[in-house]
Amino acid sequence: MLDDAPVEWMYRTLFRIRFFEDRVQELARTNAVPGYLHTYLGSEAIAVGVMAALRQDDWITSTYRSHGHAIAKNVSLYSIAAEIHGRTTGTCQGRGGSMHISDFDKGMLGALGIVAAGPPLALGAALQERRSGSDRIAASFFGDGAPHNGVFHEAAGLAKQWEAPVLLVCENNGYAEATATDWHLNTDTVADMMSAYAIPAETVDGMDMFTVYAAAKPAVNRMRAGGGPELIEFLSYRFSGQYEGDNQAYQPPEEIAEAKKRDPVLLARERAAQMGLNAEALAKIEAEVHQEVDDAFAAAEKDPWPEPEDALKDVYVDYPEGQIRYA
Ligand SMILES: Cc1ncc(C[n+]2csc(CCOP(=O)(O)OP(=O)(O)O)c2C)c(N)n1
Ligand SMILES: [Mg+2]
Repeated sequence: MLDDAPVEWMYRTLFRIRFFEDRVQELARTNAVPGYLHTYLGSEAIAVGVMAALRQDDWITSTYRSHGHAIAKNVSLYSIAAEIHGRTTGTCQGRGGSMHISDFDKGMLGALGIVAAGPPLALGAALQERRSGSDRIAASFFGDGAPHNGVFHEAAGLAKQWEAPVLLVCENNGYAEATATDWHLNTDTVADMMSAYAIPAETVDGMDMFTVYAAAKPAVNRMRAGGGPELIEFLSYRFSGQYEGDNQAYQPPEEIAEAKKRDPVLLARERAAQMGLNAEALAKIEAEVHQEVDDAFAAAEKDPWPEPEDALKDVYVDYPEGQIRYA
C-alpha cells in the first residue's frame, strides 16, 4: 500500500507543518499576532497521511487547530501566515484569522471554531458530489471532543442513511481542552461509537505518517468507488497546550516526554532511508522548507491591514440587479 505514497511530498509537508507551527509558537510568545492560536504539534502525521490519500479536488473541513490541514491541502504558507497576521492578503482577507483559514480552490472548505461543526458541512459537500455523479469525496477532521456535540451524531447517522462518501477523521490527541480522553469518553474509543450507525470504523496509530496513509488510502478508494462513510480514529498526542498560552499544568510532564519519544517528525526521519531518502536529500528538504516558512512570514508581516469598514464586506451576497437566482 505504500508503493504509491507520494514520499517526497509527504516529507516536505510534514516539515512545513512542524516548522510553521514552531514559528507560530514563537510569535504567540511575543504577542506578535492577534487572537487565539491553536497549534497542531504532535498530530502532523494525520494531516499528511490523510491528505496524501486524497486528491487535490476532494473537500475537507477542519477545526480551530487548522494550520496543518490547510498546509497539507496545499494552501500556500504565505496566505495562511497572512491570515494569521490579519492582513488583507490572507485566505480570508484578514477577517478570519487563525481559526478561519479557508481556500475553496484548494478544497479547504474551512477551519471552524465550533466543535463538531465540520462533519455536517463535509456531509453536504460529499452528498452534492455523489448526486452530481462526480467521484470527489469529502473528509472531515475533528477532535476526540466532537462526539459530545449532538450534530456529530446527526451527521454520522445521515451520512450512513445516504451512503455519502465522507471520511470522518477523528484526531484523538488525548485531551479535549483540559480533560483527558479516558475521562470524557464513555466508550474506550471514538471508533466504538460508530457501530450505532453501522459505519465501518477503526482506531489506528496517528504518529507515523505512513501508517496513517496505509489506513486512509483503502478507505478513500472504497468511497471513491461508490462506498459510503467510514471513520478512522487516529491516536496522537497534543504536544502543545489547548491554545498558545495554556501552561499544560494538567498534562503530566512524564506523559508528554513519553509521547515525544514517538514524535511524528522523529519517526519520519528514522524511516527516511527506508523510504528512499538518504540523509543528504532529507537535509536539503528540511533546509528548503525552513526557508519557505521564513519567506512566508517575512512577506506576510509586511502586508497591509484591512480597513475598519472592510469588516462589513462579504457579509451578505450582493447580487447584481436582475440576477437573483433561486436554486
Ligand atoms: C460547540 C462547542 N462547545 C464548546 C467549545 C469550546 N471548546 C473549544 S476547544 C474544545 C475541546 C475540543 O477538544 P477536541 O475535540 O479533542 O479537539 P482538540 O482541541 O484536542 O484538537 C472545546 C470544548 C466549542 N468551541 N464549541
Ligand atoms: Mg482532543
